[in-house]
Amino acid sequence: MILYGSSFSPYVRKVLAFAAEKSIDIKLKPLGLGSTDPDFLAASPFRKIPAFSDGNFTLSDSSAIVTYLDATVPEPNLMPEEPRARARTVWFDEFADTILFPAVAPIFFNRVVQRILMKQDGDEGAAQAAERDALPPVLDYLEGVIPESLYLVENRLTLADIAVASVLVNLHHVGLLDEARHPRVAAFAGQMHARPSFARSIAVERRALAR
Ligand SMILES: N[C@@H](CCC(=O)N[C@@H](CS)C(=O)NCC(=O)O)C(=O)O
Repeated sequence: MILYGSSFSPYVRKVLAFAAEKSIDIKLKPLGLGSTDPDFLAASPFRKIPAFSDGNFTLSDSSAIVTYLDATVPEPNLMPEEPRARARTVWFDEFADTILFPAVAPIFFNRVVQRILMKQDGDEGAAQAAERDALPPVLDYLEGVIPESLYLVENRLTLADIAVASVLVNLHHVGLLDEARHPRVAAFAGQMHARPSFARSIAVERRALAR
């Protein structure tokens, strides 16, 4: 199995962590946005990362890919069977992809991707606007729904935790996980990011950012 992309993308990191939790051997073929790698283009019709292949089967979209991985390797179960728990898991995956990610992306893109990785001027105004306006209500929501167990669904690890924690890595990279303002979010992120499934890619990313 091959995953095309960069672990700096929360969507790619989500798939890598999900695969690692299931001990699925998936090779990362590192590439960035705008890649013209023919295998990547064949697997990702809209040129988004991640893309995926398993032999001649290709797929893009992190949620589609983890659904395939979950069906292929059912244990340990990361997508609950009980109807409400399953639906809540899908909700948190969707929340991470379409609400949390857009709030974090302008900050991460301008301060890390542009400034540190591409050595260009980032749009600091856009980063500050997202930090001030878009991010706080989203983190306030998360602060209110993380249970004492620090697992979002069924008090055990599921895709919900992996998807949300994956976006929070980008917030961690920009130093915006504020323990005083959002203690539950910070504790949740700390617990999740310490798991080997995240710790490995975070360490690789930290080294790349320190270069
Ligand atoms: N829903 C997709 C989103 C993938 C996505 O938007 N990836 C970004 C990188 S973080 C991308 O490829 N952007 C390039 C583009 O939209 O053209 C998923 O879950 O994989």
